Amino acid sequence: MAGVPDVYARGQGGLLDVTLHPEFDTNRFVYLTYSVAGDGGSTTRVGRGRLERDEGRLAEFEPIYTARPFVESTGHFGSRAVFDPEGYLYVSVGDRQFKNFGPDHVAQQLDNDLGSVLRLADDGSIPESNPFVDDSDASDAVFTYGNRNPQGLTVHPETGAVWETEYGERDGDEINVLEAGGNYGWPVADNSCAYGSDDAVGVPHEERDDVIAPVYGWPCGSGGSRRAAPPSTTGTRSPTGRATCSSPAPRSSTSRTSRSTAER
Ligand SMILES: [Ca+2]
Repeated sequence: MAGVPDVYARGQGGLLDVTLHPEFDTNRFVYLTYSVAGDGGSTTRVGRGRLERDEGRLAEFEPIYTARPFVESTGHFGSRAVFDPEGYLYVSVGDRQFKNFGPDHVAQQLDNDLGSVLRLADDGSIPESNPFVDDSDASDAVFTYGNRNPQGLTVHPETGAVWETEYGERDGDEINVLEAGGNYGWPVADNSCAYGSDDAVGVPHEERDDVIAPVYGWPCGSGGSRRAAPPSTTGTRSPTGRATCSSPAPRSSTSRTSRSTAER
């Protein structure tokens, strides 16, 4: 299709997501998230154009928001884009594989867009109601932070809440319900182990009262979301409301062994 932007197709990067404006039937706006190269490395960008179907092109395509900063990495770009029922656009951005697992990690710092879910108006501007617009040290686009590599976003059909999925390091995959300004823990509170080890990346979410625990997670040792059975068949909910999961039985098939251990 003509009119689609050039993308940084390297590693986990490339053309990442496509979504339609809630009023697409009348305005024909198509949104793309994609990775781009630039000064300092690469990052995740969202842009929009108008679909001219008969001509087979996206017309007037323009970037509307670029996650900052550009960094030297080819991984963890995110990205998904969804509109909520109020017409706000959510865009997920990964942590770009920074490995300094402490409070200085980009996902725990609010002065950047990495390791976050961003919330934008449909033209890419910042909604006045965003949680950190009054914090001069924070990126105004950030809606949630402490997200490792969020590659899933969807809107609950009844509640309108935005649900997010993110990959952990070794296991530690999560399903989260997003709340404005929420810190989802990565990497200071987390249920992953570091790749190639049994060493926890962070403390359990429950040990900190300033982070939001996943509604469902696959803790270290569970085999992660790719190997586990669906949550509905293994999940249990504790009296505190936190969902937990039991370790799934090992698969007899080895067909996914190589992928389940790949970094993602
Ligand atoms: Ca988390």
